[in-house]
Amino acid sequence: MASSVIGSSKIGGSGNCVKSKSYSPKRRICSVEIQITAANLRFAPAQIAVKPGEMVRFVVTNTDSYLHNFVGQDQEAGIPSLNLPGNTTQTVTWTAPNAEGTYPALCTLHPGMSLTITVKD
Ligand SMILES: [Cu+2]
Repeated sequence: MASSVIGSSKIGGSGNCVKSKSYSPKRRICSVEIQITAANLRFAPAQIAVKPGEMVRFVVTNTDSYLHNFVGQDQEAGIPSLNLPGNTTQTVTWTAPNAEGTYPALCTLHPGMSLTITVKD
């Protein structure tokens, strides 16, 4: 998939942090792409760490043949939900909250299928 550009930051790669000159001069804008695999009723990795305010692009691949989903547990964190039909890859973008904390996400269809997103500077 071609990468898109938001402001002057780059989407893709891992841990791009750029200082925007025209868009938001005083704010460091970071973006990161995180690959997640749903396989055998588990998310891998099960632990993810991002920076406060970071733009995160989740690329979630379901290698199982059946449906999973990806649902954030903390409404305030605003993690978008995804439906993941079998053998598909879905992408969603999320801006991490500015507050440090731990934000669980899970597949509501399969108990124990969860991952933890830690926001920490
Ligand atoms: Cu599932």
